[in-house]
Amino acid sequence: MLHAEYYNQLQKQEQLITKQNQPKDFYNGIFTRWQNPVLTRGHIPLFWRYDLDVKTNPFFMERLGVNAAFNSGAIELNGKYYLVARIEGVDRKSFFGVARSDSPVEGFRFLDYPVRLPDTCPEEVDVYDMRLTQHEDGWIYGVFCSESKDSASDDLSAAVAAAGIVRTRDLKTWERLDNLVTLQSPQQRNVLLLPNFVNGCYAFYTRPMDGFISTGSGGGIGFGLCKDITHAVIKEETITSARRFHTVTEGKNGSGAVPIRTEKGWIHIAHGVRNTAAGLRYVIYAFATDLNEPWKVIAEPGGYLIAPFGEERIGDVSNVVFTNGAIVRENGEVYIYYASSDTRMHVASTTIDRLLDYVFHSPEDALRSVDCVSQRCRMIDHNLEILKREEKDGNA
Ligand code: M1P
Repeated sequence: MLHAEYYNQLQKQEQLITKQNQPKDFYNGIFTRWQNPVLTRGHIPLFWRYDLDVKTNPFFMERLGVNAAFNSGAIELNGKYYLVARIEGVDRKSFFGVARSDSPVEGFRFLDYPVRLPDTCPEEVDVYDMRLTQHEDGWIYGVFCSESKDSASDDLSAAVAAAGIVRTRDLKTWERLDNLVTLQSPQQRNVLLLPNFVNGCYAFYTRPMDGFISTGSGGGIGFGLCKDITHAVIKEETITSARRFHTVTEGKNGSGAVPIRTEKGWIHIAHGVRNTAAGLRYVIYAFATDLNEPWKVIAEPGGYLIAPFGEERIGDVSNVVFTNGAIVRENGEVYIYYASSDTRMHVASTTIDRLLDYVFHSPEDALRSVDCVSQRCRMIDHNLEILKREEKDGNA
């Protein structure tokens, strides 16, 4: 017989996991927000957190607590939807857990065990934020942040971030490859692999950084090629979406979901950061790169696509939305999985057609207030003409 509280907690968890999701009352024509988070710490199996043995855990006490489930890679495989979440224990260490559902917007359940990464990197202390790429070479790659202590610094919190690489075919067995080496950049976070070869090479989006928190001289999202994925070395990084003064990317930016291939170009859903009196504010923005030269930005709407909204604004690291996964269905539906405030996972849905329209037809950032006003006045002029005409035709 198990502890009575186990059945109580299990029932609550079932209610949480099976709760039907509905679109939120939020409109911008670009995407739909969904009401319920798709993953929270409440979704973590009880048997990952509690010792179920009444002899050794008579009070049914959480022995290995979980603080949050957020920043998830995403993939559709054999008709199922998978999120590979960053799960953060109460001990601050993150690890990966694979959650599966028949639906892209609800019902995600974790598989029985967290991901057991091969321990090939003795200095690695923490791992997080996996991007999943279904590559044309047949493998599913996971690229994630591998964090170690910076032993060259006297500062106890100084860390070094590198890009770890694993590959799998079933999301159950993972082969660890060498960490990515970028000769121009001492640190890397937010690295992802493009699904297609470029000039016969594996193509990575990188995020050159001088330090662990600040990107320093890193000018934005980088791009680089390597021949051998098992010992990946990028000799040269080219900046794609650049950081700019007084825009959503001023502080830093980084790749998000694996870019979506469309007939007009690769659509990127990334994150941009700016500093405020209340701390860093993370938003999600979008841009497109050329299909054949995917380092060349060909469209970049001004401002953000998704910003922290309502209760999303509050959490462990408040005022943050962050994505590292999206799923595109054959029918053109797109599900963008994003975390809020480093605490839980949400979903926003849209379509390829809407994303293309947004990315290619929304105005660029005009970069100066006076030019932003002109940009807006041009639209107002046009709109007022339309409204006048409609009024004249008796339609207004
Ligand atoms: O806390 C917000 C995010 O901070 C980091 O992102 P970046 O490298 O762009 O600063 C990441 O650690 C991410 O996990 C986290 O959500």
